[in-house]
Amino acid sequence: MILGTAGHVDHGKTALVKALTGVDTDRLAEEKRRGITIDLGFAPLDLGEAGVLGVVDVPGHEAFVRNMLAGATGVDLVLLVVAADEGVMPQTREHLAILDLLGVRGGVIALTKVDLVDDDWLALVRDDVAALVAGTPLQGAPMVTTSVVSGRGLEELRDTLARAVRALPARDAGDLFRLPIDRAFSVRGTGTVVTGTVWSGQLERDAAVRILPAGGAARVRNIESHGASVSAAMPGTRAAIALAGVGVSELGRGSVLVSDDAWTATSTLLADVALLADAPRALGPRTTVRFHLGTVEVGARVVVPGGALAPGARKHARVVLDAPIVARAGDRFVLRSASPLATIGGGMVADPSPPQRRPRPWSSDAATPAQRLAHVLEQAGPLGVTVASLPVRVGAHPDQVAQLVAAAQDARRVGDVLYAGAQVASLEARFLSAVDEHHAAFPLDPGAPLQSVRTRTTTNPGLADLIVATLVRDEKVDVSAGVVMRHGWSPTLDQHARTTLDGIARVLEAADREPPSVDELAQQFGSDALPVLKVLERQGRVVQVAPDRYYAAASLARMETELRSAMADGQERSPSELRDVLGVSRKFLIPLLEYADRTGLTVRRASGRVIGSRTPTDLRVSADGEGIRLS
Ligand SMILES: Nc1nc2c(ncn2[C@@H]2O[C@H](COP(=O)(O)OP(=O)(O)OP(=O)(O)O)[C@@H](O)[C@H]2O)c(=O)[nH]1
Ligand SMILES: [Mg+2]
Repeated sequence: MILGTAGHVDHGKTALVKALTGVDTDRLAEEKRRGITIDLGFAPLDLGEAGVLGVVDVPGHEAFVRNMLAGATGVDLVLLVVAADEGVMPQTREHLAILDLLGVRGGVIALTKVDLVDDDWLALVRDDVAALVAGTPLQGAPMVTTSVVSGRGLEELRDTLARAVRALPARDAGDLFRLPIDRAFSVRGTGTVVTGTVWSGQLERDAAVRILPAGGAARVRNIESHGASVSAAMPGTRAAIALAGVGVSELGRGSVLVSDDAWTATSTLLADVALLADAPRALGPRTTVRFHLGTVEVGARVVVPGGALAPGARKHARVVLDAPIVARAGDRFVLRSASPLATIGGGMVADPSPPQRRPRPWSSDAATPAQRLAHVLEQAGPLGVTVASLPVRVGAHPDQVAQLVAAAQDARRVGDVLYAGAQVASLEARFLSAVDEHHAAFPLDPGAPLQSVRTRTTTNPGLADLIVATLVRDEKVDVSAGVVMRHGWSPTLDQHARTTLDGIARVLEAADREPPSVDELAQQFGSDALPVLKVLERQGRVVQVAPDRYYAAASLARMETELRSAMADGQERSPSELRDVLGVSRKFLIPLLEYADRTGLTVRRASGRVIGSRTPTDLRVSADGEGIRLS
């Protein structure tokens, strides 16, 4: 667990940490000389059975609030320090506002320097502080009076902290590992070392890690916690991690150490943003503010629908960052203005990496992972979102994501990609209307080419597969031989087509063994001739023998019978003998013989043909009387 200090400059934070831990966290020469804390200090606080707390001591001076922010983020518990002689001061208020914005869940209040005041004064300060924290996460927090000079209250403070620690929920080691770096330096003999608070997950020695936003890769060489070598960095602890494969110049405060691929750097995020009621002015879309998340600080603009964000207001916004950072849904951040230098607001990340095209802020709640999942799916549109990215996108433990995905009624999954149900439904509608359009435009066609309907619907093959499979299952369409048709569709023949169909059928039947070619039929019957031939073919009434020639099925069957009886002796027959059998001219004979070879009726030998092994064609009039089917 991590304990962070907070409070106005000179109120005794560092002295109290030293009295509790024995460690003087003011290590810089300038800190010693000026007697104030400038940068973060770290010390372990052994609370016996309650475990070892990692203490982060922050500066109180108004010039170093940015350092305080880097330390206050990711703490489990806060120790708010108010000097009894001075009482509530500006950075007491500002730090408290920051803790509130960061969502710190609880803490303990220390009234320090009680050796300098009398009891009446102390009672007044106590009331002031109680009034100050009302309505904040520290409302009702235990208040302990201390003095590092007399030693008063120090044991009580330890006990109070131990009780507060026991009340905290443990952080989950199974979550994705993330450590916002607060220091990076080089140690002779060890190489590059980074330190920070493990926000979530755990990291083992020898693990492969990435440093974001730069993206460099490294290997964990060694891990220390509170000065001792450990096999794994655990969530909610301070860790010093020695890295192989990366130089100290590539790192620094604001970089983030991660191990899972789901983490990405982002320059735009969607968020819930609140402006403090005492912010000096409304926040317009072109105003650059300082954005603090984890240990990073970047310039940012906050774009809310309908103009500016007024003091005291909370809205869904798009946050455009000057430089990429690492963020997870649910992360808290703080906004500060450059002039006047002040904390003006903050918020919570709703979507850390919305789609590239200008994402629109959400209009409804984004407080829970389930709500965020619904929004993320909606934003993703036809591209969908990978399930692997969701622990970061919606800010949930991977196990919880698996449950959310399984429970998401209105989502459809293809492999690792998840789509909004409504999105898939609208693509299904698009698919069906493409099929309908084809049927309307080509009423004699059996259906539309499946591939072209697929590509008209979506360029995503996995999604197209899902849509086809669903529509077939739901008996909306049928697919056969690369053609898709509405379920139960049969080509519709209008009066003209029906007349053409009857005419062509009659002509082919009458022409018997020497039927006209397709071109000749088109000259006689018009452009419907070919589609009508296709309909007749599907009905089994005609058979395509050559590319440009169809035969009446009955004629073909008669010829087959004649060939079989003429060739029953198994002897080879020359083409001219077969011509005499069939009684057709040479022009018709060759395509007919090729057709017979192709279908296995005959087999070609060196100087002639023999009858093949194919079973005789069974000719039957179909039940509906529509025509003759070959079966
Ligand atoms: N009399 C008295 N003096 C104290 C006590 N605690 C701290 N001081 C003194 O107050 C001064 C400031 O103490 P620090 O601990 O450095 O204060 P701080 O809150 O860490 O200050 P910053 O980190 O700069 O914000 C020092 O001179 C301390 O010796 C106390 O309990 N009694
Ligand atoms: Mg200090």
